[in-house]
Amino acid sequence: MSSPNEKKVNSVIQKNPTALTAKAASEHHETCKECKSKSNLKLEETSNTLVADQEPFIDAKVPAKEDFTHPLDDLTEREIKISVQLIKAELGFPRRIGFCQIILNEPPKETVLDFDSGKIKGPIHRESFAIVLDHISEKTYEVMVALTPIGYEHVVSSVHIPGVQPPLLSNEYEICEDIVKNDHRVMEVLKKRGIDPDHVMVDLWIGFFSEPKDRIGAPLLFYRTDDESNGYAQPLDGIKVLVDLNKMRVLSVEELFDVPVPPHDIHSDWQKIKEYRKGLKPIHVTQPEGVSFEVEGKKLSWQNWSMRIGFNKREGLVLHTVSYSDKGKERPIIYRASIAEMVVPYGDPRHPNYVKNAFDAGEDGLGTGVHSLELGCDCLGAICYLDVVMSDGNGTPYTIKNGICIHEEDFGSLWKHKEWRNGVVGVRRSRRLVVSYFTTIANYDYGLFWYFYLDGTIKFEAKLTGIMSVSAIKSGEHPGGYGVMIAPNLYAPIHQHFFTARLDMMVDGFNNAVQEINVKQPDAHEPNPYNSAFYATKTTFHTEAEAQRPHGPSSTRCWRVVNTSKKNRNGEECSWRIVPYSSVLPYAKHNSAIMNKACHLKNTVWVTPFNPIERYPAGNYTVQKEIDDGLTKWTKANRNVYNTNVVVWHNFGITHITRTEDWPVMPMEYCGFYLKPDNFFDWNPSMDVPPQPKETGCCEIPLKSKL
Ligand SMILES: [Cu+2]
Repeated sequence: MSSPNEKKVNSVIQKNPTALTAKAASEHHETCKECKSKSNLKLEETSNTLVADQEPFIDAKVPAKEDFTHPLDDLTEREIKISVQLIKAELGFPRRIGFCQIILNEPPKETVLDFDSGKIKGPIHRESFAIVLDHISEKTYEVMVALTPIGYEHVVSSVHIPGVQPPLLSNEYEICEDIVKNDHRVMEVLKKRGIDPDHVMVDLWIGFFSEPKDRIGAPLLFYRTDDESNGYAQPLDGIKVLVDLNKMRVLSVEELFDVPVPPHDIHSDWQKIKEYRKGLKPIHVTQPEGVSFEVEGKKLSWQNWSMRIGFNKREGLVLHTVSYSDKGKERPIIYRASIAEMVVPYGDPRHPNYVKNAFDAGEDGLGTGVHSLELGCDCLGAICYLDVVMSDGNGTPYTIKNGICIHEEDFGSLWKHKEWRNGVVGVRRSRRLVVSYFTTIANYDYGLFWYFYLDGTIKFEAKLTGIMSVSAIKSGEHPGGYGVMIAPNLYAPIHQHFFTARLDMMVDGFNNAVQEINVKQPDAHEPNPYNSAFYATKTTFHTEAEAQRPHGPSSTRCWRVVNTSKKNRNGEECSWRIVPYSSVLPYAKHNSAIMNKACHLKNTVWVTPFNPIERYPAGNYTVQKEIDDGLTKWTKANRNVYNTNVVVWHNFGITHITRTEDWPVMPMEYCGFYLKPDNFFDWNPSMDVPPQPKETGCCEIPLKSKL
């Protein structure tokens, strides 16, 4: 991807190669005849099976009702519509094009910070960034559209990106199913196995079957007894189908082995379970005086914390300008935080498991399947929801109501001490602010939660649930260590889930360094009079090569992002500590196909100097990816990472050794990491939390008398 903010254009079509400031843009558009003529473009009919029906042309001169209020506000539906219309009309693309992504081209940090500090008060220059797939020429384009001033929107640049495949289009799932179910070779295999094609469901997967010049899908087939049965429980295994998604045809069908369809199992049909356990009394969470947080536009404030909330198709939830007000002084911590990739490699070498290896962010988009959350079911208590604006494969915008949930949770005790000499007890309740969303990616579901605590702790937690991707097995056989039997003729293969957090840090400013902490015993030449000594070592990274580090649970390894010019009252350098609690490394060998694609998983932590075009750890295009890209490529330059604007990339996840109890719908499994203030404050910042009033509606339950 050539940008977010990059204006260097290797342009096929290049209209405005120069980045414009808001003022300059305004002046330019006022006088530019070309811009004025564009504002009245009449669009040609471009719809066909892949392109949405012609939308009525939006009179761009009509002021937007849903105008943005901040440079980082996500695109509005109106801005997406205008972008799509301009791209379709102006670039002369053929009839079959798909919009893989249309997001805000985030403005430079300086613009955002100047806006926040009040230095910029005038109009904000807005741009959208789209990834467009031309199915006919099989080319991928990155297109930038200027959205301001309103009425003078126009395409700024369009760049052909050779040798890549863009992320999946949401409608390619349906197209793939149609193609597969209309292929006579697939039908023959189904007929041979006695499968009624009307009961077959198809999930599109991407593997590594060809060079990036082809857009190849490797769909998996399932049998579904009826609309409420669990289709994932009846995989039609042993059938290898390859589909060309651009040419819309099945390339090949191979029956690798014949394995019976697992029998329909009532215990797998989670939708049909209607007999519920008894005895669960209601728990009501009430906040009679209202909530303690404020949401103004997309700005969220709570108990000294403040941040901006964003959302996009690839990364899902994005947090910007996270800061903490310390004794009235606003202290920045993170400029931008997101989950930039999610990869699931499978350990089972049997087809199709060895090729599954999903890139849930780079292929599907973590935000694509965002849920519309419901009060009481998803979220308990006093909830503030934010809607999410998305766009489909045709570029048609839509709004997911209640996509992001914001609320407070009681979290037990914050701190406590009993002065045993006089009996005085000090205790404070902990609570946390939760910013979260849920997303579905085919069979799996993920909750992605950011937590903020009163003591300055930040926690990210991924909650893994949904339906495991499982395989059929013949009667009398067992997958051994590669899986566990979960139902008759059905096993769940072992796999791993890897998340990558991209943390663009800003600890008391942009000049930061990163250190690694390891706890060790003294060396032989060091004093250790009682053989009991241990201490923490601190290693400062100066280059990208030094900062490629695996996890180290045996030395309590953690990392800290330091502002070397800021010290607390005790003379300690102010920093923010990254504390892993579920780090895993991949078991796949480094020369495997999956590790060729997911080479960013070779380390637990990477540090790079900030570069706006370095957004995704495995590279911008992961579909059919075969080249060295992303972190492994960028860090070959071995750039300086000391006292500069650093980005920390942290890989974490779980090795999912599957269990019977994970079936049919998996109870939440958790993984994540903490960010904790590390000498950032002068003392425990939560000492000023007031005691909880006694009259909180709590009551004591009398014990039952003895029988
Ligand atoms: Cu799993």
